[in-house]
Amino acid sequence: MGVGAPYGQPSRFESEVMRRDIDWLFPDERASVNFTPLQDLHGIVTPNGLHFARHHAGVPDINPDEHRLLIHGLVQRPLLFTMDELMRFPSVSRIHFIECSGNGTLEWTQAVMPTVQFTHGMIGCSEWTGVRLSTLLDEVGVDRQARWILAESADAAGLARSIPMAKALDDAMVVYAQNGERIRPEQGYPLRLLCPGFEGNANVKWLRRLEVGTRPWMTREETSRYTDLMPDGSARQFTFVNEAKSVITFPSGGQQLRERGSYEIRGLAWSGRGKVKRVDVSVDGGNNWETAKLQQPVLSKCLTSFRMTWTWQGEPLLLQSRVIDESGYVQPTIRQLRKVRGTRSTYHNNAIQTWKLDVEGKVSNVQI
Ligand SMILES: Nc1nc2c(c(=O)[nH]1)N[C@H]1C(S)=C(S)[C@@H](COP(=O)(O)O)O[C@H]1N2
Ligand SMILES: [Mo]
Repeated sequence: MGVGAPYGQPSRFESEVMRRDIDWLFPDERASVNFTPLQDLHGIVTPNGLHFARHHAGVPDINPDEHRLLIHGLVQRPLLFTMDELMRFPSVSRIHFIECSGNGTLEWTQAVMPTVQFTHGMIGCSEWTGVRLSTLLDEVGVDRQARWILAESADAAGLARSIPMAKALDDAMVVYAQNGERIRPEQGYPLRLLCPGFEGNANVKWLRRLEVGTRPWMTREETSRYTDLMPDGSARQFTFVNEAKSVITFPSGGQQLRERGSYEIRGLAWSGRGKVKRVDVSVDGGNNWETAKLQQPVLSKCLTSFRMTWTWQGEPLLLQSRVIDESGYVQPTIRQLRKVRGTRSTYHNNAIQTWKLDVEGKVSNVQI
């Protein structure tokens, strides 16, 4: 690959920076998760080729010239849009994260996964470009009694989610570009729904149909899946918002400090409710906290980088970060979260992560 390669690639010395999967997670290879290598990334934007990918039924190969978006239901004028037509509407670009509500699912009862790639790597953050959903809804003319919208995909999963009308009219978008180029096939090429701050599953990829109605459709993804089984046996439904969460990416699980001395503790924080207000860092398992520096820009429903200079004197430590968002919400410990949620939850684990640094400088995943 020489100078002038038609599409550039990272240096060959960076070949270990890659998405990784867990081969025992799914019984069939059409269902998969490829995790973002958070330990190797810098800043808040995830490179397109490293954005985590969660597929329920593989990646369809869609010709954008043949793709259509239908908007119908409780509307004055049902319309069928081509990609060319969608791209003529006034566009907006926004930087937002997408986090799978299953991020951290294996960590509910004990520390399991060895690296931050697998404990927190079902998240990515991109500059998304597209059309506000409210713009398209104006075009079709939504009836007054409309309260929900069904978003349906064109992949073999036939994934469908009911989205509250308030979200559709607030900041939801129909996006066709990501970090300067058309979205990747893995991210829903040629068109995906973006519901900023809502659990990954609500961001329907390969979007082909929007139906306006009065009630949620109770699809598989909002009944049998993506509900939270509470300790009293009830299932909490429509837990859309990704609550505030943070994690230290350096030093993190699997890494090795070669010598004592000065380092920078680095990490990421985010909230589906808005902006990150503050991040605290502890090196003694949460007994003492110090406020970390936030890197600008701090954007709403977007990854925020934090850092703290720190000197390691060779002692064993327990490293943690804790985010507080602009709503005042404080990221809970895993013990606090389990008290409310029990241990049978699958989704929505936003607990504080603990990394243990031993006297040899080895970092591992622990729960305390
Ligand atoms: N059509 C379709 N949309 C989908 C999915 C899917 O499998 N098919 N996966 C969902 C889930 S569970 C998540 S977490 C996000 C992941 O988005 P990404 O693959 O772009 O990271 O897409 C969501 N949208
Ligand atoms: Mo997901």
